[in-house]
Amino acid sequence: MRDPVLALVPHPVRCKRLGDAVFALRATTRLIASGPLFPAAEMLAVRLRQSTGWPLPIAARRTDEAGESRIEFRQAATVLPDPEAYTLHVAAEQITITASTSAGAFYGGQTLLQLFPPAVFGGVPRPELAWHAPAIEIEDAPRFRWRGVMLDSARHFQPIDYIRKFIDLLAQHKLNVFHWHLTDDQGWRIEIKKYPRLVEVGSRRRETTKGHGKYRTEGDGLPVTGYYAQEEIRDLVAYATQRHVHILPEIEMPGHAQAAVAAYPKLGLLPKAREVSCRWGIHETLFNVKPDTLAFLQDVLAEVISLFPFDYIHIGGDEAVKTQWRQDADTQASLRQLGLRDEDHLQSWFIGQMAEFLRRHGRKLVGWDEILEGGLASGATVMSWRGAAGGIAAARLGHDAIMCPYDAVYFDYYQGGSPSVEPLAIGGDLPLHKVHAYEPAPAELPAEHARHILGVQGQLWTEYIPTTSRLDYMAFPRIAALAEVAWSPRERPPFADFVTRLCGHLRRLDCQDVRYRAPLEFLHP
Ligand code: TNX
Repeated sequence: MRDPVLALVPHPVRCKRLGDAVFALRATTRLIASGPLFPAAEMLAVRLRQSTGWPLPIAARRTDEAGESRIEFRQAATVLPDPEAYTLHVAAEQITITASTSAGAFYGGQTLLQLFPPAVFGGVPRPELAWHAPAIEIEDAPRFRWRGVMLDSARHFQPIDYIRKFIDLLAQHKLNVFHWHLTDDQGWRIEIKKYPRLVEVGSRRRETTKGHGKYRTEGDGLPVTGYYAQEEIRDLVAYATQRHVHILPEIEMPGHAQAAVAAYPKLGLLPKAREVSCRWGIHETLFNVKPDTLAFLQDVLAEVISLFPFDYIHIGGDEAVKTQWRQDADTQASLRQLGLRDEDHLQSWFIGQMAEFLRRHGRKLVGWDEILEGGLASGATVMSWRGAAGGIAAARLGHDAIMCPYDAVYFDYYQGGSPSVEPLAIGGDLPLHKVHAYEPAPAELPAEHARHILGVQGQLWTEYIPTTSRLDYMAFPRIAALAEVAWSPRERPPFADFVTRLCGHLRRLDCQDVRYRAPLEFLHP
């Protein structure tokens, strides 16, 4: 087996061992950093202190004493071509991380952590270990600027501490967008001060389907509740920002609206609203298109904007079956009044209203690829989930797109062996090698359009992921493969090389109690 100290995941752009020398971290080692690079030094120091118990102070300047053991962050003399780029140089007495921005310095620090023993992720002092990093020279920069994972906290709720840990794990994998799916038919999970019933009513469902919803309709009788208070969200955003992770909140409309309509029936189309759903699958409940409903949703978005500083806000837009709009006389009257051809165009008009609202507040709209139907709102970014076609169409129209296709990056799908020996999942078949082999840049797009493909994102829908340990199992190590697709150059090392590095990488996850699925079929073929 290859030297486990070189288990770098994702693989960097260039990496060269410099003989057999090592840097030995000592109780007297100091970090050197100042200005914009200081926070990255602090993030690194916190982990090193936790795992060694040593003081490891940060000073603004080096002393030039002979034999001083130091980790120095240096501002790049010329601005590096990519703002997230860094170089990392490890020699016997000194480690140097060079970057133009705090993000680059942070990623240099993440790579350095992977050169130390995996216990560096353990969070408990192990001063007896040999805290060595091999002498090495690394040059690195991301391939894509959008490197995301979506987590569905609506179908099942995860405690905020878990979300924090999850964000930390994303940052370790050099992923930088946490897409947070906060509302759906089965639950509304974000506190909105102006409309308290959204969580009072919308965050509770009576029960959940037992087994797979496709074959059974019996409920388990166990209530599911939980929501994120605005205070918690503010803290989480600060935590993510320190780790260079942007949080993209998603508020679903006009479909996947049943929990919201259960809380405020006047937002819907039926005389008597349905309860927060206890079943999976596509629902007919939509928001109506009345001015009061649009104003309600914009009030919600205003609070969301005040909580999340990211440039983008996601408004869903997927799987809105139009039955209720078609059958409702008021909706049909609005459709005619607006001079629209059909319900698809009405959805497009609806999304356009939200895009305009977000634009006025300095934000950009993101939606699932159904927002292409009936015409794409100006400036909208598309998440292409039903294959690559939506992303390709958006890019050709001069819109940005993120590749999220279900056949390559849906981590709620089965991941190996036979479904009969795996824990219950929604379906599909997405083994690790398929994630690793995914190529997000569509071959058919010429460069002028290809630049609109911002990146790639994995999805964790949680209908069949009721616990956080199951979430770990579905997410890892597929997230490690995604990281390699999103960060490493197109000509990345082959899958067999990834698997070898993964052996060392899994020890890091062990140190953090991540309950991943051991990819035994690849480790011991
Ligand atoms: C489709 S992907 C959905 C979700 C489901 C998921 C299950 C998308 C935009 N919508 O509502 O949870 O499939 O894989």
